[in-house]
Amino acid sequence: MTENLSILGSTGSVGTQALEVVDELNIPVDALAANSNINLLEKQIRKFFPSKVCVYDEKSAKILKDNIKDTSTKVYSGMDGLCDIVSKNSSDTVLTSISGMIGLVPTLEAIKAKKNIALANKETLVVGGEIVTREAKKQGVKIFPVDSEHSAIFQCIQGIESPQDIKRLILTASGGPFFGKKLSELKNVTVHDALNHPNWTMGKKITIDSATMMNKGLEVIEAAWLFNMDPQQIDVIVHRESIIHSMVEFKDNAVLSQMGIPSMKVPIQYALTYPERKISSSQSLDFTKYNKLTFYEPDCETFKCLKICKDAIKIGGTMPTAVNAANEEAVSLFLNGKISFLQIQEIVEFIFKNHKPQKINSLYDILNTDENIKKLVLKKFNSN
Ligand code: MN3
Repeated sequence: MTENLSILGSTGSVGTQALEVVDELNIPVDALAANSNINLLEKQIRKFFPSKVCVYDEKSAKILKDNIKDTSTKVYSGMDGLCDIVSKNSSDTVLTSISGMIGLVPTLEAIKAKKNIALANKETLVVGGEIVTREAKKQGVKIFPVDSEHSAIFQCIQGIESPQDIKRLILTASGGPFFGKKLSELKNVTVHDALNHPNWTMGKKITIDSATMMNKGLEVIEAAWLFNMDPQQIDVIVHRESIIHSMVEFKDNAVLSQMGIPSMKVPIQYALTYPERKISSSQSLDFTKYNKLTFYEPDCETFKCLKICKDAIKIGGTMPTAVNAANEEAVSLFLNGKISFLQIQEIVEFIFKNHKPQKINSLYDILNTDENIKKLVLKKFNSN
């Protein structure tokens, strides 16, 4: 059970829900970090009294410093500030809920400072799985999944004595707003259409990733690292209702699932209270309201990113980093109206086909690949 928490990304979707959980469970907060939403961060400071905060954007950090002069909270900024506040805090657990691979370096810093990680930033494991899991082992810290699918699997495998008993993991996918659509129907979809997720309210990046199904691809890679599984043993099934959050099949063909109304509060809370369970303000599941649950094979012909991610983790090295970088840049171009929806997966596929993967020897190899791929995507696709 977490006794003191720090949150990276406290003004985002997971961050704000985590603070609700923290409030309900009376867990003290020592450090918070946000990108630039200083109005919300100020409210959080005045409610939770963290000793330090970091605002990634330097300009906003200066404004906030001035606005909270009357408090004892210290304001840091930039990547250095992020690393400072994750290593020098009195928390036993750091919740990493910043979006994108930018979460990698501060997560590693937190692990080196012997903090347990409540991981909501999947890109950290996608690009740095090898380094992050090795460092966590070395420092003797735990990584608790916050991603709902991974939390479900984590809950299903509690008490399993032998990892060999697990036959496969079955990640459920909602299918996103474009489930059942074919390529020709996706040509003209707008940012607004893509942001309209049927079951979950989330940040923009992950909502677009859900629409392209890249999110599920990233989650396969995340699951492979978190549960030390061969990617061949990780299957994806589309489950439109998002009631089953994922499943584990054992070698005797018994399947365990974790279910509930879609709410991030449950996985966030379990990551913080593990191995205990606490009463939650989330909604109870009324089975009679769901007279059927549906399951479909994912359409990998239309949504190419899922298969690309599966292939990328099999290839390994810098390939997952390259594919992730291509996607991060492509999603940002799409959100800014520079490219079409289908171009996101075309860019991811282009990088997958052209990147020459290298072995990862250090953090530098990851950061370098990320930077080069993003530059390449910008140069090649930002024209139209
Ligand atoms: Mn998820």
